Amino acid sequence: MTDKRERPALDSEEIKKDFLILGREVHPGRSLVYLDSAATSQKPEAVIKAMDDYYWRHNANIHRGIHTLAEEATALYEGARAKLAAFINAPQPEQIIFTRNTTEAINLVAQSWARVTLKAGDRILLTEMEHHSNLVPWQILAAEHNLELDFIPVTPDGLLDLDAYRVLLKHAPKLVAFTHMSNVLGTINPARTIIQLAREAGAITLVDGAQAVPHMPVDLTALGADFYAFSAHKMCGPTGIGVLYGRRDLLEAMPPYMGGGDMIKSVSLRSFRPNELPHKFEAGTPSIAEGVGLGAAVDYLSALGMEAVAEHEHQLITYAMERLSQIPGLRVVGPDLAHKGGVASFTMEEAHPHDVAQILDFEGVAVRAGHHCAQPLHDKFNIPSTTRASFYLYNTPEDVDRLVDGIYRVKETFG
Ligand code: 7TS
Repeated sequence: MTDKRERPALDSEEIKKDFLILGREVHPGRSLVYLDSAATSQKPEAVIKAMDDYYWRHNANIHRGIHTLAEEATALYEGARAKLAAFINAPQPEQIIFTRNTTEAINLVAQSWARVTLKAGDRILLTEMEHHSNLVPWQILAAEHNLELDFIPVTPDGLLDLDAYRVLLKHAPKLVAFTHMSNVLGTINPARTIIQLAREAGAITLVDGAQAVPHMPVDLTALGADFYAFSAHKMCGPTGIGVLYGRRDLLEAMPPYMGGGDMIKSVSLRSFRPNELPHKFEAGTPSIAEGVGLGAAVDYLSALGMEAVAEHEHQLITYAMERLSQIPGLRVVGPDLAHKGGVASFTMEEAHPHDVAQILDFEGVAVRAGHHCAQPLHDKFNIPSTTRASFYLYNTPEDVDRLVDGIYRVKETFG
């Protein structure tokens, strides 16, 4: 048998050179090992250059001017939308709504589709592994409109309990909203099955793809989700821009989320006619440079190939789990490797997660500690917090070794 580590899916040593920040020292003699990509990824030179170039050469407001710069800026921004549609295999670019981030995309569905569609007593089915972004918008709406929230339980090994899901579907939820991949457990949920079952039960589906689109091929036509949300900043793109994909007939029927410029066709003193998709949902001057940067990020990821990115992260998490499992007193939460993306959240007997993260930082290793905006999930596992190492296309097996060395330093300090 060939050892997979002999045939890396990506040349991450080469890739690292595209990310200037990964070459810096964070403490004297301590070069940076960045293992916090689940929070936000680093940005390659091509993305930063595309945004620079936009400001240096093309900056103008879009969709309104007839001068050359305005036309160029509009073409760049709308070009990014078309690239994204192709990247996630959305049937039409108009189904790509630019938002600020995943959080805003989910709030848009809650405040537009759900607010006018759901009635008192209607049920929304979520899961116990959601990020607060896919919990709190529904809690706010449920309190205002007397909706009921149900939750697909998480099993002790970090998977969604699909038998319990089938039972919960018998209560006829109007919406099933779930994360494609957990930002804490790394669990890659069987999105296609969950969506199919929801559809058979007559429910609309919303998928939080914040941790999926950056890390694996996502085909929205094959998946069949009604709504799908993600953020640019976790997929090599800039902060300040995210995406809501929606089924066209649903988006057409939904009222605008925010009112203002660009989202209207015509306005009189007492009324307005909303604009066509996607502009109906993009009130005000959008994040134009960020859209251009996101387009460049899509080009960057497409050139590497998302299959290769996913395979690379699988190789890294496989190696990381092998090394971490040999450390006494360390426990990684989440499922086995067959269901896990590149995220390892762990507890240590000797030390609190914040102390672990602090000592790792002294060693140059950037990880996150806390509840990672998934407090109910930590409550379920009866742990207040974890230390999380998350991997991306620029990480190498040597980065895993630096993490493990750092953890042994923690043990020396607290042991
Ligand atoms: N959903 C999931 C699954 C996430 O991991 C995150 C961010 C969000 C939604 C929200 O994304 P935003 O771009 O709107 O903020 N997750 C994390 C994290 O794990 N650490 O920092 C942010």
